[in-house]
Amino acid sequence: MQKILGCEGSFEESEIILFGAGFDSTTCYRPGARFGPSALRNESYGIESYSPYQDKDVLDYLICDSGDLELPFGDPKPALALITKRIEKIAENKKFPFMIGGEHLITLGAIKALIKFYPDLSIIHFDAHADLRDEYLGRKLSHACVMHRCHELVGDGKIFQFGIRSGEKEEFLWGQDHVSTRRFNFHGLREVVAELGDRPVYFTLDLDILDPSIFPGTGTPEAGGVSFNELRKAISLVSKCNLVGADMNELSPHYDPSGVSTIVANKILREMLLYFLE
Ligand SMILES: [Mn+2]
Repeated sequence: MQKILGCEGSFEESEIILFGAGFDSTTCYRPGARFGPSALRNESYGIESYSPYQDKDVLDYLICDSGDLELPFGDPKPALALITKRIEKIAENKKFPFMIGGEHLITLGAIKALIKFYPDLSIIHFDAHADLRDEYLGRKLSHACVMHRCHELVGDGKIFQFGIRSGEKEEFLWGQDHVSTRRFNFHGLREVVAELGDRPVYFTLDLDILDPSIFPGTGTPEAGGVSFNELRKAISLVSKCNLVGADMNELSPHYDPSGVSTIVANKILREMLLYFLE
């Protein structure tokens, strides 16, 4: 198997353990995020391992790409159970789980695992969408509901959303009492990071926070998004937190015939890994 971004470290010797979770069965608009992990892997040879932003090189670190989970399609429950099991194994070994989606529902599997290790867990959530619906088309397990499901595990005041520019009014109203939602951009992120201090934080990045002009390869694109550099700087701020796990999701490569979305996602991944390894 080709390793993503040349991450050839073994499980034992690496601090960060990458794995793919190519699940997209609850995607409500355009499916295809199941191809995200393989596209990132296949195209990562075209990305420099050196980051001029950080003057660091991925190849100077031991990072393990442990491959993709084989997830059953159609039924989210067994898929989430397999994700939870994988994250538990990584956390038990005191390593950092980094999951690559797949659609956003996969985050629920990660939180189910990590809440056992970190009962005080907070979540920083970058996304175009609030994902706060209680149910969508009668389904509780949908990527449109993932943050509502995560809230049931972490509780009030633990989820910090940024970049949100889409959702139904009820989601925003419900959110006012339960989560912190910053619309459109990253205003207030610095204060949130300071407030979180040493507390354990999970970081979930839905790539559709980016503007579709640079990232059209996603299932539910939303105009009015952030730029690559705004996102990169925000990730650098998030990396100051006591992060205990992360994911990057919703790359759906086939919607971008130019291939640029996959390249953008790989570059974001490189920057994330290097910021986390500070
Ligand atoms: Mn989204």
